[in-house]
Amino acid sequence: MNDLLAMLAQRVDDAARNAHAIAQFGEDERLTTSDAYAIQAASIACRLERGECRSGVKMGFTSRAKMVQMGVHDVIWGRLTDKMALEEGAPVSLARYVHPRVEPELAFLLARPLAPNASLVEALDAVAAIAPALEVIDSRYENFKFSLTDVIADNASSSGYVIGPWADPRRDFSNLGLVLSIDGKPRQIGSTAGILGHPLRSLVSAARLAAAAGEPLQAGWIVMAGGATAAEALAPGMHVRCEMQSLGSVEFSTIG
Ligand code: OOG
Ligand code: MG
Repeated sequence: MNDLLAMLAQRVDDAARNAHAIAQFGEDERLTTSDAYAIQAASIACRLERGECRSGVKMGFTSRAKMVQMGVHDVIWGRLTDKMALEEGAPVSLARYVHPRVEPELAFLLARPLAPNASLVEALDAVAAIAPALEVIDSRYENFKFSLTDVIADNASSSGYVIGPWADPRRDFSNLGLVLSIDGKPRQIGSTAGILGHPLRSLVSAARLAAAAGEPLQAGWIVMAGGATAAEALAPGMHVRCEMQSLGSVEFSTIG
C-alpha cells in the first residue's frame, strides 16, 4: 500500500475515533474504487490493532431510497467490528459521532461461512437467524456529503448497529412492511422488498464482495442488508423504533 493511501486511512480512522469531520478526499486524490477499499481495509486494521474484533459486514446502497438520498448508485460494503454493536433498548450517546443518522435494516446471523459464489438457496441455508435492525450511520465527511470513493474509504459510514429479536429465517421475509418511528411518530415507511427486491440478494452480494477482498463471510458474523428507506438525523433525547411485520421491533433512545 502506498504512503498516500496509508495517510488517508489514518485520516478517516482519526476522524471516526475523535468524532470530528474532515474534508472529502474527492477530486484531489483521484482515488479508484480499489484504492478506496484499500483505505477502508487499512483503517479497519487500525481498529483491530486497538483490540476491536471483526463482527461482520454491512451492505450499502442496496435500496433505491438510499441511493436517491445520498446520490450514490453503486452497491458498496463495509466492515463491522464488535465495538459498533449497540445494546438493544440501551441509551446511545451521540457524543461519539459527528452527525449520526439512523436507518431501518434487516440483519442476518450466519451459522456457516459463505462461499463467494453462493446461490440464493445456499445463502439462505447458511443463515442461522434474521432480525429487524437499526443502523446508526455517521459520515466522517463535512455535511454528510461524499463521492462513491469517499464513502467506501470511510467504511461506508459504519458507526453502530442495534439488533432486535432474532427469528427463524425459514419464513418469507421478501416483503415485510416496516415503519421507522421517532418519538412515536412514523418518519419512514418501507418494506424489506426495497432491499434489492429481496434482502437475500444483499447477502449473496456480501458473500461475493467480502470473499473477493480475501475476507469470506464467517460463521457467527452479522450481515446488515442495507437501509430499506432513507435515513433520519439523530439528536439527543430521541426514542427510535423500527417495527417490522412479523419480526417485531427494535429500539433505542439517544442521549447527548
Ligand atoms: C452510506 C452507507 C449506506 C445503507 O444502508 O445503504 C448504508 C451512507 O448513507 O452514509 O449504510
Ligand atoms: Mg445502512
